Amino acid sequence: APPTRHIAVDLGASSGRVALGTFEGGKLHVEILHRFPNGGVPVRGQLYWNVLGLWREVLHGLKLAAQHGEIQSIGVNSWAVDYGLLDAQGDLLGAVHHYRSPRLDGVMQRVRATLTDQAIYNATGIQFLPFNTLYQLAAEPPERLARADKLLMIPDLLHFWLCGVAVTERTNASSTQFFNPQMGKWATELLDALNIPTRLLSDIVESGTTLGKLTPEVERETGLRGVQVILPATHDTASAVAAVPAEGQDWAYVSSGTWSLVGIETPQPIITPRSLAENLTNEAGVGGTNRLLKNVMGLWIIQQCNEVWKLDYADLYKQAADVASGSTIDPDDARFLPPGADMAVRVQAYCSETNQFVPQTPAEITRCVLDSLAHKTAQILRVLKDVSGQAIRVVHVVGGGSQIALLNQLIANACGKWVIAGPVEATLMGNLSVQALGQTDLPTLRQVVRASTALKTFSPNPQP
Ligand code: LFR
Repeated sequence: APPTRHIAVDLGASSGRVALGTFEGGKLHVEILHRFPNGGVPVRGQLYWNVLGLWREVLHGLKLAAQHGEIQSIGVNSWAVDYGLLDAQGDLLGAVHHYRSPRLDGVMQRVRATLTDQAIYNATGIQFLPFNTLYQLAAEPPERLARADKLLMIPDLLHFWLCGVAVTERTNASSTQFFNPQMGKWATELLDALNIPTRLLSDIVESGTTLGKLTPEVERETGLRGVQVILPATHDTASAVAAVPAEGQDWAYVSSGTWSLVGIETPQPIITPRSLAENLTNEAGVGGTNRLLKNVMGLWIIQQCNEVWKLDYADLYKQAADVASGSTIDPDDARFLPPGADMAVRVQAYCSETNQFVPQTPAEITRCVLDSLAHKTAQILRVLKDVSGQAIRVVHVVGGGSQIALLNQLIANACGKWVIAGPVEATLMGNLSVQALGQTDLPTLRQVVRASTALKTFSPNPQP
């Protein structure tokens, strides 16, 4: 088959990328054309995303892509749960809220008290996290919802701007906590009970679907011609897991970045009293798979510390490898969720409250966080094995965090399992592969990723 070429846009909480993927001879070559920073914008006590700025960066990336010859398709993925509201004219209605915004303080507790955990979990199978779209909508002033005509998740919003078609792709729909994975449709009864208008919702569509051509305006702006928008798995974690270079069944993944998503793939959602008690999530994956996983706070804590330290990450991780393990925190303690220049102080306070050694230097604090992430990973793998009955032999670490050799080794040690690290650009590779191959055949897709990536292996060292 002749080579095909596709554009993937991957928007992460701390950075975005526009990449060109070329498929040829069963291999995928990824070239990153444009990288740009992303992050929350604080305004009057709340936190927002600068989606218009992101859109401008995307257009810039597309202009660069247009210089690379004929391109078949484009698809966008991003972090989950956040959305834009549109009015009846299709105009963006106000700013886009950030999932770490203080507007959500106390909202989940209120909704859980009203609806009950059983009702929410049995309908959705989603982990209770204070920023799920369900709670974000419950935090919206009713007047704003009344003025809104449509809710679009971030990647769906960008697809709408690219080609004028407004739909909701399934993997990201599942992150809202008002999608029923067993019925394959919106859990509208949850929204009804909270007086949230369900007319805001649009049709749920599978990844791999062709939405339509770029609008004439986008073609003019970018110089691209004849490019189709094809839905990838728009939830970044779903794209990353699609690109886990695994074979067989007995593996777990860690999608390692701002968040650390620790999970396994199961054929069906697992929604039981035990999975509720363990607060496990069941998110939709590519090809009708289920991702049984848990959110772990991830590198976010170190990223926030380093906003103050401003150290080179490679140096920081090298130094962290040279200090001894000391204390561990629970990275998922609620105090670590909001941004803040005092993140290092929060880590120290946790250690001191739990009568542990209080890390002082950036290297010590970083080591404490990495040790804690590794321990949490091991703990979650034990739960996943128990709940699913699936054996776990190897752990695949993918995403930006898979470059941190120290973290990979700590995970191998804590889990007592082999770690296979890479690809770093799993999300882009998953996005591009679904555009090129469709989503039906995950083993083939993973074969392409394996053929296209150099992987590193870490063997577990006995704990001292
Ligand atoms: C990772 C991720 C997680 C989601 C979190 C918030 O980038 O998409 O899967 O829980 O961001 O949206």
